[in-house]
Amino acid sequence: MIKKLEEISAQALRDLEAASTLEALEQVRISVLGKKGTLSDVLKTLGSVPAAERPAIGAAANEWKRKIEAAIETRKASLENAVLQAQLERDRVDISLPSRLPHRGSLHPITQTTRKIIEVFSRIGFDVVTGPEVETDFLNFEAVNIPADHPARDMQDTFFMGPGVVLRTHTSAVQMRTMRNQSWPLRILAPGAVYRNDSDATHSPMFHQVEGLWVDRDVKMSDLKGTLLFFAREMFGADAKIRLRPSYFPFVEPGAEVDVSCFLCRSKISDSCRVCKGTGWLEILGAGMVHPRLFEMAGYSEAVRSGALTGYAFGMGVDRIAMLLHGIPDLRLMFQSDVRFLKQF
Ligand code: FA5
Repeated sequence: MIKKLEEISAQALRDLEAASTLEALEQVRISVLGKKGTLSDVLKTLGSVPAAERPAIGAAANEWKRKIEAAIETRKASLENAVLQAQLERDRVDISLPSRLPHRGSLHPITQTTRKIIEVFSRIGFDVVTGPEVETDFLNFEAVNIPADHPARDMQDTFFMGPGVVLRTHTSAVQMRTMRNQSWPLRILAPGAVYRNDSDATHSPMFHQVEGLWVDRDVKMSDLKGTLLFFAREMFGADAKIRLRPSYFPFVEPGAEVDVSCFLCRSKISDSCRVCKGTGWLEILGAGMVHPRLFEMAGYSEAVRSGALTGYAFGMGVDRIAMLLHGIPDLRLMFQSDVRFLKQF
C-alpha cells in the first residue's frame, strides 16, 4: 500500500508540474486530494490493512498529502505570478504619451483687473476696505452730499430695495461708512459691485468700481494727480499720460474726470484706433478733493476747523478698464458666463 501511495503521489507531483493553468492545477488537486481523489481512495481502504501496519501507512499518507499540498501552493504561486506578469505586459502604460490635462479654470477678467488695481495701490499704502451692496439711502446719497431733491440723483438710476434702502450706486458709499467708523488719517481703497438701472454695450446694471480715499492734513490736488499718474503708468504702461478735465461730482470740490492716453495708438490721433476712436484719450475715472460737507457728515468737523484737514477721492469703473486692457467690445460679454469668452483670460 505504501508503494501505491508513492506511485500516486509521484504521479500527482508530475501532473502538478505539468499543469500550465490555474484551472488545470485545480483539476489535479481534485483528482488526487478531492473526496473521490486517488489518494483519498487509497486511504479509504486503510480499514482492510492489518492494525499493526496502519500507523505507518497513515503517517506516510499524511506525509505525502502535505508534500502534494505544498507542491500545489508553490505551483499555484508561480502560475499566479505568470498570470500577473502577462497582464502587466498586456496593460503596459505608455508613459511617453502626453497626459490628458485637467480642466483648469481661470480668474474672471474683472477679478484679475480688480486685483491688479489693488496691488498697484497697496504698494503706495492704501488699505482695502469693503461695505455692503445693500446700502442705506443716507450713506449712498445724503451723506455724500446728494440730498433727495438734488439733480445729481438722476445721474445714477437707482434700484430701490425699500424705504430708505438702495442697491448702492457707487462705492463712494464706502468712503462715508469708513470715515464714520474710523478717525483720520485714512488711506483706503474700496473695491466692489455697484448697481444702476442702465444697460447697453458700455453700461451694465451690475458693474464694479474701486474707490480711493486719502484723508490727512495738507493733501493737495497735486497729490491726487501724482497718485493717479503712478496708477496709470503701472496699469497701462510706463509712457502713459493722464489729463484731468473739470467735472462735477457732488462729493468733491473741485472735481475732475480723468483720462489716460490711449495705450493702443499712443495718442497718435488717428480715426482708425479702435480703442480711443481717434480721440487719443480714454476716460477711466472720476476724482477730486473731498467736499468739506463730507467731513462734517463723517464727524470730522473739529479737525477741519482746527487745521488743514483735506483729502482726495477717486472712483473708477473696473469693467471699463478691463474692457480697455483686453479690447473687449461689449461689456455684456463679461456677464454671460460663456466659457469660450472666459477661456481667453
Ligand atoms: C461715480 O460713480 C463717482 N462715485 C466716482 C467718483 C468717486 C468721483 C470719487 C469723484 C470722487 P460715475 O458715475 O462717473 O462716478 O462712475 C464712475 C465710473 O464707473 C465711470 O467712469 C465708468 O467707468 C463706470 N460706470 C458708470 N456707470 C456704469 C455702468 N452702468 N456700467 C459699467 N460701468 C459704469
